[in-house]
Amino acid sequence: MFDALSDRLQGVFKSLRGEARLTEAAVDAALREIRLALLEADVNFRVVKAFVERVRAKAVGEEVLRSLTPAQHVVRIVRDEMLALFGDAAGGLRATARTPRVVLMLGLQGSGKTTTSAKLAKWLTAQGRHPMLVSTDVRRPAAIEQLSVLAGQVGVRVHDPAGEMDPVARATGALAATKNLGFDTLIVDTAGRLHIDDELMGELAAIKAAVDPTDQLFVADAMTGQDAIRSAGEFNHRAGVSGVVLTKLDGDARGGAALSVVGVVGVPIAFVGTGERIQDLEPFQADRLVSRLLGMGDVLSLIERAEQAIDEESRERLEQKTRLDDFTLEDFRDQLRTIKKMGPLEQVLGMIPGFGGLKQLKEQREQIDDRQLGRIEAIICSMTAGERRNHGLINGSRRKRIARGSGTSVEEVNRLLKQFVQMRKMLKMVGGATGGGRKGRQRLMDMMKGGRNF
Ligand SMILES: Nc1nc2c(ncn2[C@@H]2O[C@H](COP(=O)(O)OP(=O)(O)OP(=O)(O)O)[C@@H](O)[C@H]2O)c(=O)[nH]1
Ligand SMILES: [Mg+2]
Repeated sequence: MFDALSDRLQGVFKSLRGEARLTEAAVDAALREIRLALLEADVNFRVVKAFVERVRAKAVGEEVLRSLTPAQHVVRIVRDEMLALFGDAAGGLRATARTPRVVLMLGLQGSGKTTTSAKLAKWLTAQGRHPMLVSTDVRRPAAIEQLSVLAGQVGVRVHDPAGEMDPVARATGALAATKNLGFDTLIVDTAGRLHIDDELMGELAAIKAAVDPTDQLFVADAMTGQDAIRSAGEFNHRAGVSGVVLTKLDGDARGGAALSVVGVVGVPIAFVGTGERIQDLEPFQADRLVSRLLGMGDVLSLIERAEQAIDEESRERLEQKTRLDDFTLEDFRDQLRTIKKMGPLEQVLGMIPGFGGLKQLKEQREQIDDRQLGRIEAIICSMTAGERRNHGLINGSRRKRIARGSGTSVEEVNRLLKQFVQMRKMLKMVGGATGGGRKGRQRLMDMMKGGRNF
């Protein structure tokens, strides 16, 4: 269901990929697209507006991590802000010390309350809990029977005293049975209505007073988009809602509902329903949805690794140095170490979009494997501190010594020095006024990716 949105978002990131620097114009163009994509996906317009503003502020204000391209930088900000849209709460049910736990299911007609009640019972059973089910839907003739059938399918006990047609009495009786029989959770299914009306609210208030629920889950049909969100907000206002269950996410809803829940209703998404089968219920996981939306699971994990690997201090030091045109072999080595810390190089390269699929990949991988990085490091380590700071000192006899000390050859030492000099030149060119350390860094990555031999 999120396909259209995720296609659009991925298109935006693709268009940024060629940008060497994040200009305000590039950010503006990308944000316009993101805004449209979100509105088209039926995300609440206020949520979109606030979202876009936050991304803009960060995109132009933040320093780009050295190892990220501008496009990846924007992906990172969008990822962070999308996660923020879902709040901090983890999906599923909140921990509680209360026994039995009472879960009241709320929602409009046909939203999926009864199905979700049974799904939730199954999920709880898998968590080692012992739930009991009760229907308080005495309006629709087959409703009680429907829950019993579903309960039978999942092997969960249902409280159904024959002939009892008072919703409150059914709920009260079920709570007593739950306690007496040693069950730890009671799930109370309720009757749906076409609209929120006073009669419904009165009935819910009476049931609430009888069972004092731990959780009030509002079951919303994602296919009805913003309407579902509006009713969730109204329910929250009038009856209280502790979490939202978005059902029918497997359908062709545009998905905007999911991104609007926290912003509009003010409560987290607890579960999502992804199909008609009884096992199609999942605790909501914002990070999963976000990487699916951005369609860049790989880039996202690359970003995380880069964030972890980059040592703030050496980063700043390096930036200053490149500004001063004072990039030494030691800095060169530090950069290689950073790249190494990001994981096996092969894996890091495989994560870069468009790179993983290239035909030459195998060949390139061979040229820049970890072993080779190790040799480069060995060469630099075999130099004296003075040589590392001033490569001009490294004459023919010193080259021989370094080759011997590092177990490599003079040719390899020569190659490395040549490469280093080239990089210095490049850094000098892109450095200066723009403080282009990042760009230089990018070139380093590009050179290595290009597989030029040292
Ligand atoms: N595809 C899909 N269908 C679902 C999902 N959840 C529920 N349904 C279907 O939606 C329809 C209505 O579900 P119910 O559980 O009866 O909804 P309800 O809210 O209890 O309805 P009322 O009791 O009449 O208010 C059923 O056909 C379900 O199979 C879901 O996550 N995906
Ligand atoms: Mg029902």
